[in-house]
This record gives sequence, C-alpha cells and structure tokens, in this order.
Amino acid sequence: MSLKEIAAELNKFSSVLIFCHTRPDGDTLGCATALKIAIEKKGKKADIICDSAVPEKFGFIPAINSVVNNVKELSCRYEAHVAVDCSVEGMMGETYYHFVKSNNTFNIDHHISNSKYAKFNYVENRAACCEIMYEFLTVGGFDIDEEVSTCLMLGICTDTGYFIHSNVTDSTLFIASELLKRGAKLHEIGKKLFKSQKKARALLYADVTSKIRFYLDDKLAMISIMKQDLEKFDATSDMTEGFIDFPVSIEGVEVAVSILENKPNCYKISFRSSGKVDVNKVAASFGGGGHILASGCMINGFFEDVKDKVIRAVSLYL
Ligand SMILES: [Mn+2]
Repeated sequence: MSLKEIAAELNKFSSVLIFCHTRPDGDTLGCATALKIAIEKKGKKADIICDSAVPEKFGFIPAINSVVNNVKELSCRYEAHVAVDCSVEGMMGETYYHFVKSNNTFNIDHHISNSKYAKFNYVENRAACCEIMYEFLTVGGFDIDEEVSTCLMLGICTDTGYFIHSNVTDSTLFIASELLKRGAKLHEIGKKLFKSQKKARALLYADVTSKIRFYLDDKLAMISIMKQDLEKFDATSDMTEGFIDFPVSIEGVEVAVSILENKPNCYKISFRSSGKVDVNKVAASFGGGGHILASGCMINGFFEDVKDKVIRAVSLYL
C-alpha cells in the first residue's frame, strides 16, 4: 500500500492511540507528537503511549508532556493504534499487548529489519521515521504548522546526529528545509540536545570512555556501562545515548559496540559501523536489528560471556 492509501485509512478514524518504542529517542517521540498534534488539529482525538519515561531533555518539544507510560492512564478506547519508529513488536515493550487489541493497527517505520507486524504497514529506508511522517502528514492532508514542524525536525536531527550521519540524503535536507520554512525550532533543538548536557552525563562519559577496549586488531572498539557506573555518578541509562559515537570515530575502528547493563545478566548491545560492516546482520544474529550502520540487540548471560559472543559475532563480518 502507498503512503497515501495508508493515510486515507487512518483518516477514517476519529480516535487514535500512538505507540512509541521503549527507551524513546527523538525520532519516535517526534513522530508521535507531530501525529498527535496534526490529528487533533482536525478536531479528532489522539494520545501517545510509551512504555518508558520520556527523557527530561525532550521537555521543550510540543505535546511531549501528554505522553502516558501506562495503559491504565488512558481514558478511553481508540479506533486505531499506530506504532511509530518500532521495527519489531518487542520494541513497544509491555504496551504491545495493548497495541494488538485494535483491529486497525498501523506500523510506520524506517528500519529495514521491520517485521511488518500491523494490519497496515509502511516501511521505507529513510534517515528518520520523521521523514516518512512528514510525507504521511502531507499526503494525508494534515496541517504541518510550527509545532508539528519542530516535532518532525527533532527526529530528523537526532537520527542523523544533527545532519552528520551517512544516512542523510537530499530528501532529508529538502524536508528539513520545508520544516524550517514552517517555523521548526532547529537552533533550539541543536542547542538543547547537541550542545548541552548534565554534569552527571559528562562525568559518566569521561569514566566510560577512559575504559574503552580494543579487539580484533583495533577494528572493534568497545565501551561498557554497568549499573554501578550509573550509580557512581547519579546518572540514568538514557544519558548514555550518543556515547557510542566516540569509539566509532576512532581511525581504523570498523565497528563500535556499547554494552549497557539493563538488569542483572541482561545487556543492551548497540552496534555502530564506520561503513564497511553491516551491523544490522550482526545484531540480527542475536535476534535484534536496526540499520546497516546502527543496530542493537539484547543478550542475556554473564558479562564476560556476552562480551566474547559479541566479539566473535563481529569477527565474522569484518
Ligand atoms: Mn528512528
């Protein structure tokens, strides 16, 4: 189905619940808030649900305070359920059990590994899901005002590392330009998200990067963040977003890996490739996925075993 046909399907409904992925980033939140505001402007009802708390740093984004974390907080039933930026059902966390309760499920995403779990699926390999959402709102006849533009710009900025990743295309810049024309707060996004951080994050970053390890002839650089590291600096796990950009920036490094302790013996692994290695395949070998240059998965086990498994998996693709 084309994006226009999917937009026409969604336009049939007057109440929509939007699902973000767990540990929400700027892209999933940007898509969700943009869609909510745009739907409400048509005089309809729209709400956003996300399994985990919204990081404080996104506080300046329009409608962000309306995101609920638990189905119990919802006041009504919704005719349609829309997942944004979720490549697989599991990315919605616990809220997935609620997602499937609707007969009208939508899946709008930009991960090539998307498992097409909804009734209406639109998946395209783009720099950010917010790029797709911009086109969705355009073909769906929604008003893209200043607030919506800022929300969409957020996802484009965060998923491209402020227009620096190799996923940036002419359409990324074209859409960013259109959003800027409509009043998107590009400078504020840059200042608040890329040029400012909490002291706890800075101290954690210094500590984590000082313990960087190299494997496979220095082609693999690895950082790890344990619960006790977070506690030491009074930091939260969402503060580690972007840490992996440092090891992957090192000359000669083909793959960077970040191992984040999620709970005892359960680790969230993030992969970044500097270009040659398809880390989507590496993550897929552990049941995860993502993009060619950025992917992730969860692995259970003791830290040393998890680390060894990751090194072995990466070595197969070097
Ligand atoms: Mn995304």
